[in-house]
Amino acid sequence: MKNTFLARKNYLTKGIAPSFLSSVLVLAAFSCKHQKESSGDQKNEIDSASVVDTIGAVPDTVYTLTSELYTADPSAHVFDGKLYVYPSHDYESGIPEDDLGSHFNMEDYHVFSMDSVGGEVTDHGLALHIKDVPWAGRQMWAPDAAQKDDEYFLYFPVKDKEDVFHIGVAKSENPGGPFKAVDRPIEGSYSMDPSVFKDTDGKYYMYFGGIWGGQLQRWRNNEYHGEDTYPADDAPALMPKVAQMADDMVSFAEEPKDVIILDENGDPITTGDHDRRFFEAAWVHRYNGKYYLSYSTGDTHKIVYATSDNPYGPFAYQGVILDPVLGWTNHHSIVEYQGKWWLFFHDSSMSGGKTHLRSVKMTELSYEPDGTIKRINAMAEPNQ
Ligand code: FUB
Repeated sequence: MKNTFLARKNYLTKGIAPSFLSSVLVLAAFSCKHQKESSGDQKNEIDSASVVDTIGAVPDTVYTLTSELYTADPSAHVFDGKLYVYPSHDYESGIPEDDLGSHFNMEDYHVFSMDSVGGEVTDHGLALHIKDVPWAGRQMWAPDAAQKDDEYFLYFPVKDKEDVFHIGVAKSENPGGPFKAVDRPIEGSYSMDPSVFKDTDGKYYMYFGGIWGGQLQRWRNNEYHGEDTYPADDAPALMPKVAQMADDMVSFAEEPKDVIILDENGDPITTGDHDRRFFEAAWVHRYNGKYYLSYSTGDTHKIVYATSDNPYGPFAYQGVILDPVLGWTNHHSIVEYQGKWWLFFHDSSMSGGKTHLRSVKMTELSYEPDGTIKRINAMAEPNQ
């Protein structure tokens, strides 16, 4: 099926972040520290010192993927030497906002690609529409994709006709689609935000899950109980799930398992630790032989990460990758392309701050020599 966006070309919009804003933020923090010091309040002095420490660096350059559509939740991959982006396709459906994300009422996906960062971006047109997914009810949320041999797989969360999220698959011979949906969800899949990681040994793993609107709190031990129940604040938080993909790439090879995220004492991150506990948007990449699990903290609006020597974890919490952006949600992916690492994310700048109308951006991500990721603050991005 063709549509008007087929093979439409855009250019990545490049923005140079105003360095004065980072200076203002740092200066504000320093001036705050000075005032507290003169009051002799030691606790406040420590708090304000940590303010300086908690502001990421403003990137030199941020690219916007497209201004033709609202896009969000970018999953980026390199397939056949090109950089492909699989985002959600936001639009104004008029559904009122609520805590379960009903206003994210998306119905289809478009795929984008580019040959170089800063070059032309191709919108490959309609990749999949909800009406072509026989089991789907509503809300096509954050997708991902994988390549195996000559086939491409689009993984997408959507609610079924009983309003329960599961993860679907659609196939294509072309990474840009269009994709044809398999007629049932992945057996044993639930909740949302799938991301598929291909390890160096050729095994594929799907990470998934998200609380609140993502419904992870309605499941325990892979069974649906349908109630919104969370562990106590001092108990281990709900964790993302992982399952190895079967050879056919449309089913799991095993029952999903918890991906445990540990704090500095080796204890699981707890429900009450809103700054660090898993909310949604799990993504795994490998750097210098280590596995990096990154995810959104949701109501504290950060992208944080944890590392492990094993794709199943446990993962040890490390720190923040991306500070809050304009808009409620924060969702990202990380990919290496043409010798550099890139962070894809979204914000609501193009819509003037509307939570459900977002646009995908990308900026360079870098590591310290010890493997820690340099923290980014893209709030100062100029297209706001
Ligand atoms: O786009 C809908 C939902 O918002 C995604 O699935 C979440 O990750 C959040 O970005």
